[in-house]
Amino acid sequence: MKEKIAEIKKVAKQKIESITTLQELQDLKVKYLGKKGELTSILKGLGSLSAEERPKIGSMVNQVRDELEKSIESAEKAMKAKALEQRLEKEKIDVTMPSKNIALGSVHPITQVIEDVKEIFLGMGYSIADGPEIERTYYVFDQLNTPIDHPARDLQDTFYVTEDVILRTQTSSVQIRTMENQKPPIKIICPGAVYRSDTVDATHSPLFHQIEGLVVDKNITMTDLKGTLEMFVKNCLGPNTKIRFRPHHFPYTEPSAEADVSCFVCGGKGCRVCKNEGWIELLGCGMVHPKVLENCGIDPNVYSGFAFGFGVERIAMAKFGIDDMRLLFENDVRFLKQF
Ligand code: 2NL
Repeated sequence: MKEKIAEIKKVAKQKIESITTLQELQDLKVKYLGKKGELTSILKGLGSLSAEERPKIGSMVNQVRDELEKSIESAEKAMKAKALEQRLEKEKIDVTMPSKNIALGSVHPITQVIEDVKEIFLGMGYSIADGPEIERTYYVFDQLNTPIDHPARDLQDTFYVTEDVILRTQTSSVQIRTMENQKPPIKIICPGAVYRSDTVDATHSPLFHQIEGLVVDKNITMTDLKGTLEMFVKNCLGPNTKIRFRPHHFPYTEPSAEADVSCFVCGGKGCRVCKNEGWIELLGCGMVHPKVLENCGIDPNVYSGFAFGFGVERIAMAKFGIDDMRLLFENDVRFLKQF
């Protein structure tokens, strides 16, 4: 019996040493130490031995069991360590390797113009304001002194949601909301999307972007308006840019004007961008109509203000030499990555 146990131990030890996988080791554990294992069956048969031999064999089996258990455990540890080492080696990364190309997008020309304009006006002490694109006619028309029979309110020109809710046609509604909620001095610009019922062509889109500006304080005059806009166009379009004002009419300003800038492509000589005019029509402006101030609870005998507004697409097209507005909305990366 002793020889048999010694033999089991010898064979088991040899096997443990030659084993290469954790699964094989697991099988071996079951074979020798499991419930139906070779050593267990000897223990089960102890009853048939003599009273003298029984404890000796018993303790010998237990000793071998312990020894094999320890060997298997240390073999398992060694194997796991080796596997980890191999995995670390295999999965090693070289952090100095050049990275794969990451496709970076570019800032859309409309966004570029809006960001430029914001930066210029922030520099002059203005704040940025925004408001809803689905807006009440009260804020877009009534408060802006635009009467019920004014063509701007025509069903053909404006997207109506209900009789008194529309997609805003200009961002002036944001300025009305600001004047209703804030006491002068007010210095804001309002960039944002606006909507007109226009058919798409090279120079029209039912959605476009507008930036409007508003200043209300004591003693604001037309001189402030002209000086501010002159500073703005020189900053935005180049230091040699000239600006001229032509009389115009808006219901919400009095007096009103349109402003042209000298062509920033040819400098005024005449080219394709300015259609040989030397000037490019840029914006509308004027002194805030006293009735508009009054509508918003601001006393026109104490305060005055100026306002202006322009289309972002028009500036982006002139600035980047884009001849078809549709290109700005198609989002073709071959076009967009040029800017
Ligand atoms: C344009 C240019 C303009 C304004 C917008 C404005 C806003 C308030 C009061 C008075 Cl709250 N005016 N905005 C003024 C002049 C021109 O936009 O061509 N619009 C059709």
